[in-house]
Amino acid sequence: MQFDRKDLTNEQLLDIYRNLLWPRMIEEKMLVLLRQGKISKWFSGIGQEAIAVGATMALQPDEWIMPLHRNLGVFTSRNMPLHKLFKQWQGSKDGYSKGRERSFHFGNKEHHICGMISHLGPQLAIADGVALAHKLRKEKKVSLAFTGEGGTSEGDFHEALNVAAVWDLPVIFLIENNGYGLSTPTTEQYRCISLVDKAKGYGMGGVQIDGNNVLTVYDTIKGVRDYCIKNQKPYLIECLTFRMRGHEEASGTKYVPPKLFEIWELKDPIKNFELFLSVNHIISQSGIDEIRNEFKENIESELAIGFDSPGMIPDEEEELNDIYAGQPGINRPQSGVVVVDNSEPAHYLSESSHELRLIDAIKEALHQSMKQHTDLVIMGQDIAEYGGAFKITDGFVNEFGKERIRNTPICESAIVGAALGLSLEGYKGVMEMQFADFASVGFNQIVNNLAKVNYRWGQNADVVIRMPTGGGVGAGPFHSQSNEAWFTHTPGLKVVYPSTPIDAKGLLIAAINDPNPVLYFEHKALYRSISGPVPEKYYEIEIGKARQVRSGNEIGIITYGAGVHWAEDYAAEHPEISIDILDLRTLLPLDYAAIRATVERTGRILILHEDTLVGGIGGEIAAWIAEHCFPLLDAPVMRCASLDTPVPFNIELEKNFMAKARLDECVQKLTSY
Ligand SMILES: Cc1ncc(C[n+]2csc(CCOP(=O)(O)OP(=O)(O)O)c2C)c(N)n1
Repeated sequence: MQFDRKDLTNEQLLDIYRNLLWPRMIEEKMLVLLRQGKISKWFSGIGQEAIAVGATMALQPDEWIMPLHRNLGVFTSRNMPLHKLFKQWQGSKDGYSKGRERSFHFGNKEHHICGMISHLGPQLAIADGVALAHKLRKEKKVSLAFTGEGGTSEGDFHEALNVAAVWDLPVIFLIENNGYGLSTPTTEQYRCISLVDKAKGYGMGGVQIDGNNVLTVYDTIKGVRDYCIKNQKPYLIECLTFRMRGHEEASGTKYVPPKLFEIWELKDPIKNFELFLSVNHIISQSGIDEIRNEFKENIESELAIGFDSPGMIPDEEEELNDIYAGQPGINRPQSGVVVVDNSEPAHYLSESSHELRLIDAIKEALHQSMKQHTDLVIMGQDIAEYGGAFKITDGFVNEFGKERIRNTPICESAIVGAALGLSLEGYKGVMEMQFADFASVGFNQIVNNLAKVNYRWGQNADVVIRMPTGGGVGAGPFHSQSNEAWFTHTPGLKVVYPSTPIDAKGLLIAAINDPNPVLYFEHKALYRSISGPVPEKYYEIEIGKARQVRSGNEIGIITYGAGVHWAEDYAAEHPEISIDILDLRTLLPLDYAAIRATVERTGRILILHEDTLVGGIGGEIAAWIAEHCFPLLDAPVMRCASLDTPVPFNIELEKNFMAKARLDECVQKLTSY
């Protein structure tokens, strides 16, 4: 193997050697411990260390890296103490994730390492968001994301590279092509000759290098880093290497022709570099022995600390509190406590208010938030010059500029990921999902990255996703869905769903101020059909607080969104029934105290939602009431929901589909029970 030291001093070369050897020796020790049954399996990087180590050393310590499961060298080169890493791998409370995450699936802000989720590809778009933050602040920094050659087959790879190219982001995308994705060889993974050829398709530069030569990796990435910063462009690097062990320790390598191991053994990154240093008299054999002995001793002493963790004593309170950032836990049901907070910002109304449609209230909230937070970025398809599919951001680009009002390519997953990346760098992101239905193509990033990141490694996701939702507009199965229940089942998200202009504004402002990921549902059919007084001021309505819309004592309708208006209309048309209406306003976390109070007032509950019946949030609420308020009930809790079919296009079919079509029947059934 040819090494070109360029202008590296002997000290620098020795520093690289130490960084390269350290993860190898750790893993060799881990192999012994695995055989002794003392540790659990992990994904070995033996044979690939030059990439992780060379890349990390080529970056500044405060530049974010998005490593994957085989990159111990990133963690060690960022000087993470081995004992703490070991506690992490053992699932100990005093590791990096309080025992919540496995092996390398964790991140750490202090070391600027972003924790991966198992799905591999989503890491890439987070690097886009971090790079966008650098670009907006005009910082001379890059972000660097790893992917295996297997991961390049994921849509996330395409989306992340495309966004980085279109937005001219200083991101280094680094492919570790190690020959196999689990058991799948490259011939069954892709058809291009080299993966780096894909760079051209995205309009970015790319280079393929020997990933086993640490100086090549280090030097290339240093140069690419300069290029990305200077030209404000992304770059793709394909590092050729080989996985010398099984996919994970304990899974075997039967599917790999033995000859390949022989060939790649000769290209071992450490042996070759060691030889280069020896031949050039940069290190002697005794110098090598000295370092190895020092490392051996270090490993033993670090392991002793690493093994010395107290047993895990689960603390339910702490587990639940860490779901969200910046506040003590979720609004959990408290039996017996009745606190209904119906406080509306009425005092603001008396000060100065104007009549706005729901859509205008949303616009005003966004506008005021953009002024309030200079670090707020809005992203979405067609939202800049065009003003968005519903014209909510019309005019924003002229006032706030293209940097903060960002048109996006059609790549929902990458934009959610980029929003998380912005959050890593302290920005706030609002993403407009053109229609809530399209959240399905950003689903993984929402439910696995945004929702879980705070619990997993203490990084908040300061992201709001606006979700134009609902039917009644004759738009068919893919522009009409009520998909809030996809998200209410995911711990870590907040789900907000206003029904009035005053709430729409206050809740959106609260969502943007909240450091957690909030899905903000806005009903398209209410946009222009519902108006009301809205304070001109900048104000919040507290997330997690329901609103009593109407008081009554015969039946209580618990609802949200369009259901609030259906219920109000029904109550107005049926003065003979004393109907209490509760507008939930937030679906996650639910306001259990307000729900309980509604049961206390009426004893008969109908849960009404536009979403389909099976698996809807109504089932959860009904179960909770049955469990916690049984003595207060005079009838079974009933649900009125839409038909369990996709949302049909034909207007008559759609009317029939809607829960509203069955509201009278359900109310009659409940009152006559
Ligand atoms: C979306 C997704 N599909 C499948 C898997 C299971 N899986 C984990 S690692 C892996 C192979 C990845 O290959 P590659 O990207 O080349 O990285 P390598 O493991 O070789 O470093 C697979 C299939 C996964 N984690 N995520």
